[in-house]
Amino acid sequence: MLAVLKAIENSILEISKLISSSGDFSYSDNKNSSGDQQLKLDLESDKIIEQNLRKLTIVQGIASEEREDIIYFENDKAEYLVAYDPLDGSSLIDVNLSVGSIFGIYKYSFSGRNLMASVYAVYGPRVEMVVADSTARLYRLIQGEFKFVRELKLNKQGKINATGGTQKDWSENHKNLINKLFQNGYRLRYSGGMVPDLHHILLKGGGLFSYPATHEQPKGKLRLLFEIMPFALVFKVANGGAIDKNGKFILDLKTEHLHDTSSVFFGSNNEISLVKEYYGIK
Ligand code: AFP
Repeated sequence: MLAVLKAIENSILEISKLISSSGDFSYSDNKNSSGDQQLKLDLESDKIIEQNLRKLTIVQGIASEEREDIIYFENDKAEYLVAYDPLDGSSLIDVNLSVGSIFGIYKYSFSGRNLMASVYAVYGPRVEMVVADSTARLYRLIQGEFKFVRELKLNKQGKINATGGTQKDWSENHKNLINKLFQNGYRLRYSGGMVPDLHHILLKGGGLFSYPATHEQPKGKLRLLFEIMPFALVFKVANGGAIDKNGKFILDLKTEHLHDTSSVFFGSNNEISLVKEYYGIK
């Protein structure tokens, strides 16, 4: 596992250099499985990660948000499978907002129950990395090296409300939930990049991030294996919660396809209880 974490750390260092040195934020001619137009940077970041993980005999294969299928390496008996989103929020890169990379390290199969560890990186004014297994640990890039900063723990309640999806398509439940949060004094913080938006809540100690199901997107937008499940582990070990619109813990959800999506709510405990109340979940 340590070797996998090291390969991920090296990939993050290379991607952060690529982002800060590249002047080319243009789109390629390709679309990914979710129908998003791919930036050249998405594809280059994807290649960096593949090259680093391919060197390891303990990795059986990889699944990238930028590719249709799992790529198996020639290590049939190897323990680990890695699912990743090489550059999440990349549509924000041309306006110089923060973007991120997300990794889930699974054992033998891509299922929430088999998620052993997750890592994410935020490329912002600074580069930060969070590694989660039985705890969630924050590292900061200082003079070319990641230095441990602190463990992440959420308070019972926070003040931030970050919600996505097209507002005109929100359900009545979701509208009422969001109104209640604002009535209770929550402040809106939403950049449109899942990684910095969740990092914000985790570092400030609480709040709610939601990407609901809507009529247009009944299964939400965010992808389970590459985006939501890795963060579900982070929120769990940081004393928070991660549920879908039926109140199911995200890591208990089954995926039928690699690119399956789900509605999702990440937050501290009081906010997760409020979601359950407003969505009528017993
Ligand atoms: P991009 O990678 O296409 O920029 O999408 C980012 C993202 O998957 C996630 O990071 C955001 O939380 C979410 O989409 C934002 O979606 P909306 O623009 O619909 O709010």
